[in-house]
Amino acid sequence: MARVLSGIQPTGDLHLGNYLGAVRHWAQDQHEADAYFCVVDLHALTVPREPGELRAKTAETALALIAAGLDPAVCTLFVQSQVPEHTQLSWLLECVASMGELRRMTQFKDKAKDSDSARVGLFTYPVLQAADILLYDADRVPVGDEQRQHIELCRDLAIRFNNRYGEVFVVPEATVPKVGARVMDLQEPTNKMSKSSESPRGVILVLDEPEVIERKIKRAVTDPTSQIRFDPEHKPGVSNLLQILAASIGGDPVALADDFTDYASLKAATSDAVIELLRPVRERYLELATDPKGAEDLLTAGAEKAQSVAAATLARAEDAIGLYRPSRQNAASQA
Ligand code: AQP
Repeated sequence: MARVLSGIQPTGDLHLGNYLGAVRHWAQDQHEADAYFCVVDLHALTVPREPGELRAKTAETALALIAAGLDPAVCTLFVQSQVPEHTQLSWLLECVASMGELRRMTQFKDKAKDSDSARVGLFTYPVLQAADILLYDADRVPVGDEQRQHIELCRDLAIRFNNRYGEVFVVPEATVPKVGARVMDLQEPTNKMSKSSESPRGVILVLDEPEVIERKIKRAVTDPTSQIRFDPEHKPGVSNLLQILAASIGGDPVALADDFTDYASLKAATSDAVIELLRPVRERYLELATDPKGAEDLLTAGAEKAQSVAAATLARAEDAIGLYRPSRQNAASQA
């Protein structure tokens, strides 16, 4: 059975982009693969965070994932920092990664903005992400479009390590959905919808109430010509609405454009579709939130299961790279 791994940062509230680009597919993947999903709290430390808020958002994100369909009885759901092997393997991989390849990462360039005060963790973040993936021998990594470059780096590191030290890692592939892989901000449709957006009106949260979703979509930026066609370069706002509608109902954004003659009807159809898509997630979240202890126990069990896999991979990497582990190495030579 193929192994799948992906993660999400607890840097804010789950939004429609996270859901359409990633989480919804994870809920399907768990039934078709041996699936591991984690809340990557260590990645959230690359920019300053208030400790209480980080802890709370980690728990809320896990709860939102369960509400969105991840079933801890079917997949392995855990919090990254509860499995210390992630940071241990990350160091080994940092020692095969180069400054040049990390400097080329567009997310680092966008977020660091050449500032000397950018944290070192922001620079090495993609290496920790590679460790997250390689620890679980993942064949596939289901992600949104902007993560492609990081998965490419992960592949490069795995191949380089294997070439230098022997076959230790499975080389994974990114799987990116055809529609909904880059949901854009409703107010600034040339930017991707993001948890840390400065325009909350441009971001639809998975837990937004129906009236809020309707209002945000009604006020979404379009353009002065009322022509409806899927053309992300020249009509980013309208194309984004068509993409959201298509991803929500399982259609094709180019074909859907022919169904509408004005922006008002496109917006009404999009908001109806998104409200119906997210309604069950919101209802389930409100139910789950009444018993946060339940989720805590599920995450502890998830971390234990994840660690048993992660520890075996880390041991393979440590042995291959030449770290001193006499008890393990003696046992292996006697076997
Ligand atoms: N706008 C998006 N459209 C489609 N997919 C998206 N993803 C994120 N934004 C979009 C996908 O969601 C998964 C988890 O995201 P993440 O939290 O690890 O990634 P992120 O890029 O850091 O998300 P944000 O919301 O943009 O957070 P901030 O603002 O903190 O940087 C990933 O598979 C991602 O591709």
